[in-house]
Amino acid sequence: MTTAPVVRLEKDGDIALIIVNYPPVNALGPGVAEGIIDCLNQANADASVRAIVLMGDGRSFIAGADIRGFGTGRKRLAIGERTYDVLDGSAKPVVAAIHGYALGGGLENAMACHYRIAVPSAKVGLPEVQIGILPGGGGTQRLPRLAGAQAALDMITSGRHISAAEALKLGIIDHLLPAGADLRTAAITYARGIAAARPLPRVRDKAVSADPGIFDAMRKSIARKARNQKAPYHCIAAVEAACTMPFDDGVREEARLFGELENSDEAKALRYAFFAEREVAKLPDMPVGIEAVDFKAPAVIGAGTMGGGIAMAFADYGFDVKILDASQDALDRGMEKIRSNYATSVKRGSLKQEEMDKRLARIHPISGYEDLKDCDVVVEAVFERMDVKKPVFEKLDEVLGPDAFLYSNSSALDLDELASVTKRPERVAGTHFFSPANVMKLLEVVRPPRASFETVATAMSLGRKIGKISAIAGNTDGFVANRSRAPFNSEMVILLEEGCLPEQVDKVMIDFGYPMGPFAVGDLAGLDISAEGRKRRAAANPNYRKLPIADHLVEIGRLGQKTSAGWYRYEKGDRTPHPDPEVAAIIKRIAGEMGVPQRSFTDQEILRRLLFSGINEACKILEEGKAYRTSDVDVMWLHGFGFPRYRGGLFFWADNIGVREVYNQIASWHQQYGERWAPSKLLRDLAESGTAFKDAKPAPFV
Ligand code: 3H9
Repeated sequence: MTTAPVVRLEKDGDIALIIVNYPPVNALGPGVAEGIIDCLNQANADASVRAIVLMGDGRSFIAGADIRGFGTGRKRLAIGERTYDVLDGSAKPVVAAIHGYALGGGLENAMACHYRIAVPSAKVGLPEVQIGILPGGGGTQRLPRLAGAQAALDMITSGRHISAAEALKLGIIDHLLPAGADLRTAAITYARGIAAARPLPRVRDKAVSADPGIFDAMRKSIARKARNQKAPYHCIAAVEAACTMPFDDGVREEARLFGELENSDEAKALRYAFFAEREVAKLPDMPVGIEAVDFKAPAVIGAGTMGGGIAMAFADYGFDVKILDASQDALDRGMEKIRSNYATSVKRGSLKQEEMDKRLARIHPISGYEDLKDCDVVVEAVFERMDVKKPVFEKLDEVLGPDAFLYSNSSALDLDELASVTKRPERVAGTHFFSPANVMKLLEVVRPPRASFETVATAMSLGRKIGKISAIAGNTDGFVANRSRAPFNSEMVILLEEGCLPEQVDKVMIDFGYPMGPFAVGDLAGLDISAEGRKRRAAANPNYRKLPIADHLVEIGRLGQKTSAGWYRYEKGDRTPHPDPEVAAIIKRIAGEMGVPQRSFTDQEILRRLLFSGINEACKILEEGKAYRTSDVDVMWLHGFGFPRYRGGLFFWADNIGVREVYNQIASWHQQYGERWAPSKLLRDLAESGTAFKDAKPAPFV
């Protein structure tokens, strides 16, 4: 069998086409750069060629350097010999013809060409910062020369993808092809049009300057988001070099800064997160040939906070969605809340009024179950109680067509029990959204034992279609995300009993990289919400570890931000948490009544108490076969709970500490605190065999 070359040269009369063919996205994998250079040399040597087109086969131009090659010591071409350095040295004009994605090294190659054209659906960007590095193929030097220093700073420090239309406006591309144009034909025509143009325009020759103040202003503006990270600051330094140094010196400075980042802890963690987010979509035991069903008519049952958010998520991604509640009154209130959520976005400037109107018009309130009969996918988001959900599922089963899928947004209930009230348990599964459902990226797809693979695959693709990262979980109380997080929620309050204060714990977690501390998050969500969950668990389990301090705050009406008092106190109309001496006194009094000795804690002890508790529980989940991979848990913590991405994820972070050290600490807390710290068997086995978490083999999924 012969394999297709990763780059090939074709000819159409006097135009040569260099075509990259490295599926699925034309990353610059082994041999691609060499192939481009080889084809470029051949085209220049061929007297019948007047101009050259660089393009990609399949779904993209070039998605960037091969991320799998970073940190491996893979040999790269030296500065001066790279595609980025030689394309614009071509004696014959080179046109980059862009479709799909031109990202990172892809856009850098395009900018090293003499001309750039694109189809309207193309996206371009320099997303390197998102994997902890900077554009190292001349991107930090060429983009400011094309788009101006400020626009380049914005794009490079955010890593955002921009549309072809915006790229045209910014001067990044020269020509936007009409919708529906055939790229190859249009590129050949364009290349003929510029074949005789001389001198050849080179981005490197363009002048660039900037008000020196913009760099420090940018450093200031990213300070909060970029804390503990190096890459965003190196990106700024490289753009600054573009504005203060000659081009070739700037390229060398860019390479120097790139070299400092490639093997940094943050780059390793972010690369891991990138691949974990792609791995999570795969079900290793899925039989070949099972496909997700392409649903057309979704509906949501329940117009409360979650139901409304889920309906918005559908509408935001272009789906018409029906929404039903038990009473007209509840439905009206739900629709009003949806309207006011959208209006807030319009007020903040993140949504245009016209777009809000379009989205709202896609959400269709309905008055009864009969209106659902044509729906093929229904997400139930009614009150979190089995006796409330069961009649809803019975009714849905009755009115919906036999092929429709029934998904529950339950965050903890037994979905097999719920499925058993229907005649289609194989078409029932969980789609657990995180609040606010239209914002949070994680969708936990819960697979009860009787759900078919088609049902699960459809739920996974549903998530993807509405902008979520879908991760699969087994049917266990709290599923994977909340169950692995629950011990953290208890431990943070137990720390108070032992002498910590909420503000101290929150500071440790913010310093670690969380956007907010867990106590402040509790105040935002409402302390009554978690109190409900504790009541349910205490009723089900006589050994449940009660949290008297948290319960007491709810009893005295300190419910969080909504009552201007919770773990913190709040000024009217302001969400800033202020440490409250009254809370400190309550903690001291209750701890005294409980007879818990008070002591001080180091930051590391606080951090580990919280995160190791999650690791131990997640190991139990894996050993029970309720999750596929440690990396799936990491994705859930990243996108469900705000775990700092540049630390990779819970298990990635723990692997850096070492599985043995994690186990030893947990075993010692088991001695000290009792059963809640009983180490998982999987954790013990890993520690004894010296196997990293990333290589853990969970039990087969059940
Ligand atoms: C760079 O360019 C550095 C330069 O400055 C030069 C320095 C000297 N490498 O996401 P998908 C795989 S840094 C390797 O599901 P989509 C991906 O793992 C790079 N593999 O598709 C998956 O594999 P599998 C800058 C890559 O349509 C498959 O392709 N560029 C790469 O949802 C499909 O991916 C970036 O950061 C890669 N670069 O989204 C862009 N890209 O099937 C990173 C993808 O085995 N890529 N794969 O799971 C993306 O953002 C998205 O993949 C993209 C397509 C938007 C392109």
